[in-house]
Amino acid sequence: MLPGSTLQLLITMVDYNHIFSKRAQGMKASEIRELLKLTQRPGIISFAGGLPNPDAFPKETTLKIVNELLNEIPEKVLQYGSTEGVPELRKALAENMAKRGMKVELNQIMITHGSQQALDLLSRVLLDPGDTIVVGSPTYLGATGAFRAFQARMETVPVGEDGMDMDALDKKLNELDKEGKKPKFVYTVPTFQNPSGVTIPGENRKRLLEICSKYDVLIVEDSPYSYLRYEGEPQPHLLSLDTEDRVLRLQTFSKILAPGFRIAWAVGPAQLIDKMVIAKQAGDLCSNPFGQYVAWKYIASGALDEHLEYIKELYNEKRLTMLEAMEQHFPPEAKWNKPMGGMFVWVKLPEYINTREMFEKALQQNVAYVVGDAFYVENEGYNTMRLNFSHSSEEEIKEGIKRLGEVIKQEIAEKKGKITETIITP
Ligand code: PMP
Ligand code: G9A
Repeated sequence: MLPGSTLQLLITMVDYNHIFSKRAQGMKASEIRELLKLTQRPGIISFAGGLPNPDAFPKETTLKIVNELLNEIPEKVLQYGSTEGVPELRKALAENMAKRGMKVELNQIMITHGSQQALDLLSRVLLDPGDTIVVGSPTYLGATGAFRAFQARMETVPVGEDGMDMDALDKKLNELDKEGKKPKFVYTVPTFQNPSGVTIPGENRKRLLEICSKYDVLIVEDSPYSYLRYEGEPQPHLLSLDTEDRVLRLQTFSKILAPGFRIAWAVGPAQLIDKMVIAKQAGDLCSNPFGQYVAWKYIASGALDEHLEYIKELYNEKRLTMLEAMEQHFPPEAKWNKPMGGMFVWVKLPEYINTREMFEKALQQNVAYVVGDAFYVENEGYNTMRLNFSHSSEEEIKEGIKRLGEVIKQEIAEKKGKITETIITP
């Protein structure tokens, strides 16, 4: 009989690194998802996740709707649903979108388990390993995570004050064309972008469609924030400008109702939607009918429109509170934009500051943000960070920004000191 410790030595553990698929080897954990665990620690003021405000969840209305559904149509809400999504919701969505200038047929709409699933499904049906796609720099990291999982080669185009730079996009597609590389799609969050909060103006939207038409490239319009506008004129949705079946638009109830339902919708060319439905059959059969019927009732009863008005007011207040607190507590070296909608403010610090290095110090002060470089495909953005203003209370925003301002000031003083030291001491 061998003693326990000797027995342990003889056992060889399985080395999964040799077993994982090439696809899995390229996967990377999402910084936002990892941060979510950390920022759930009590006492932390988190400007990290793009989460709705918990006080804004419409509990009473949801309770009423759930009661009605269980009394009226339990046989539907508790049953499996079709993969495309429950017909009542798809019809209500088509009608609702028509009011917003987007004319869509029922066979162009499918329900997904959050827009994140749509990002996975479209990758599944469009991408072979090594296929080229074009994304903004910076861009939503959940999307690049999904594309990376399908071994896409991501080409980047700068995103500035007016969103994706159209001259740069034209140039990029031209270069790729000359190299004989045809991108499968351009991925964009055109309205109140995640992470930078910027919006593509109307003229540039038309140009985006023209450019993509010239090079025959699809467009993925990921738009979770377009209904959350606090100032300025609405810009036309890319889907409503599309005359060539080139745009796939993603929308979600996560930011306008509650992410807990995990209900979103993808709208676009029927051929593409059909294929994504088949991919979804293999993935999860259908999105949860219960949540879909709740979402349907929200639209049909008019409660969603009411709720939207309410959260727009709430988030606008929070946005203004954050911007005012930043004016008060951030040093002049910090620069940021004033987003007209959505959930995020994007901050740029001097080049000698690394927000990833600074993150630990912020955590020690119980305040968190998302490190900006996570939103870049290439090694860029080390001096940037994303701040969410929708989740925290106004008091937390004021206190958190004050703490963060101190952390930034200290970091600048320390790093500036080091630079001066190296200059003085050769
Ligand atoms: N796209 C963008 C741009 C997002 O910001 C998010 C959520 N942060 C998603 C997709 C995914 O949202 P969900 O899966 O909750 O619908
Ligand atoms: O919790 C998530 O992953 C959704 C939020 C996304 C974001 O912070 O951009």
